[in-house]
Amino acid sequence: MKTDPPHILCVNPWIHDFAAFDFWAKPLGLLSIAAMLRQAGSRVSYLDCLDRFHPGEDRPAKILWDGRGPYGKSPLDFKTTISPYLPHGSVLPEIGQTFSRYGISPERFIRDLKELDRPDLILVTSVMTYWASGVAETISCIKTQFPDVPVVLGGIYATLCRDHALALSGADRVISGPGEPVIADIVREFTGVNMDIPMDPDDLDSWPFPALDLQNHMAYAPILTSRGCPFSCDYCASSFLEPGLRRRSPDHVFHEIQHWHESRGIQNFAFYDDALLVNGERYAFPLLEKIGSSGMDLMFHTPNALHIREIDETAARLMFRAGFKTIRLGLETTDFAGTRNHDAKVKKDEFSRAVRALKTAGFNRDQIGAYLLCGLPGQDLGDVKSSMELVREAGITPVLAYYTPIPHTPMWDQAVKEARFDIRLHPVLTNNTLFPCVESEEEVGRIHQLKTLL
Ligand code: B12
Repeated sequence: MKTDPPHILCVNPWIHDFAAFDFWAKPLGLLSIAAMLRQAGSRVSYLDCLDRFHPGEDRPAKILWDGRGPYGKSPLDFKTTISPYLPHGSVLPEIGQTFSRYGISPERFIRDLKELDRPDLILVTSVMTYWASGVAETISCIKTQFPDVPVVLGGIYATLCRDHALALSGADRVISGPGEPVIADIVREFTGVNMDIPMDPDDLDSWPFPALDLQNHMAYAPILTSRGCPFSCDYCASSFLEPGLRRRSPDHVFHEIQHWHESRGIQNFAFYDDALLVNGERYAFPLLEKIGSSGMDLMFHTPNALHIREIDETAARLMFRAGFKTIRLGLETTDFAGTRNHDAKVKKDEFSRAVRALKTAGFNRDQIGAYLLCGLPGQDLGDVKSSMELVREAGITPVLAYYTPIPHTPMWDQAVKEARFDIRLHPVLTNNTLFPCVESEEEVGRIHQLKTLL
């Protein structure tokens, strides 16, 4: 058994997509694993193909007031990019949209790889399933530089499309599910080093803060106060990705926020939680109380929707005082009585109560957006339009959330049946930009018209 600490390279791959923007998107899982490895003594390097602040890129990075901003981008030919990854004999449907690689240039990435000492192990993450070809391109670049270093792929695509990743990502090993409990075994297997990673999977307070500091620059920080979600909505993969709900203590989360603010001057924080306000009296409320009384000048965002029924006067007041600036509500539809209700069944009075509480607390129309699901199999677009009107009448802003079919969700089989093309051919065909489950091109045109009403 070797004893020298290994050198481990962590890589966040490119995005291949029809459109992409850094909406507070960071590979938090990979950076959490990186923090554990570092704490246990290994040397950790990090390459981020999505780095907006790469010192080698020519253009100065654009940063919006809230930390978000555009990625660099280079054009790709859709057919030649995806075709090598299709089952033998199958043909891609015609997609009349431009396809791009988002992030730093391949030349830049290869130069970064060349500048590194040879790692003992390379960990690659993956986020959206439909970015699969970006993962494969990243791994293929890594293999040109380090052909004999093992590459282990994990993350959301690796979990939800395991067979696809095994067959086509180019990784030597594909790990599905949370990485922290298995990382010591992976290091041992591939490097021969027995690392002591003391971690209690059930005590999130015993985990180090994610290694956000490995980034060249931080324009904002993602924050996760919990793992998992207590609900199982039929379009969502959360309960498959991480069964059960585990929470960090309010003190532990507060210290992390304080740490990034004091050590890196971070003002903008984006909560990644699936259930931030659930059981608020025990978790979110004490945290928000602490932040509100801390005197720190901070801004918070909830791009991943909040549960409407958890928003009462107390929650709204505490969020406003803590510095929440953009709030997103998981409304889905205002067809409250309808059969098609995918969340934990929001009722009309719960929606009105939440909006009233947020307005009374001081939030304005532009700060509160209600996500409405659009592009579901069999959906009547008239419902979407009337939901948009009702949301606007309630005094807040409708935000369309376009449906992405996801394997291992209850709605997947229906999506496969009703999609205009075979979405099983390649994950890119589930991309919501293509509206795969909308029955005709005319209906897609109607959605584009709805967008103009936003
Ligand atoms: C935060 C979040 C976002 C953030 C951005 C996240 C990001 N990094 O880009 C925001 C709010 C912007 C967002 C937006 C969207 N999201 Co989102 N999001 C999430 C959420 C809630 C959490 C992801 C996360 O960070 N988890 C926490 C970290 C710690 O976990 P992790 O990254 O998975 O890493 C762990 C493991 O995967 C593993 N691991 C990871 N890497 C590696 C590497 C190795 C080597 C190993 C061994 C292990 C390993 O270990 C890690 C630690 O445990 C998930 C749901 C969920 N519960 O996962 C949905 C989810 C990923 N989003 C989803 C969707 C649909 C969207 C949207 C399309 C929604 C919409 N309709 O507008 C948009 C699209 C964004 C885009 N750019 O295209 C879907 C996935 C869709 C898909 N096809 O893949 C999910 C699964 C939710 C769902 N509906 O089921 N999202």
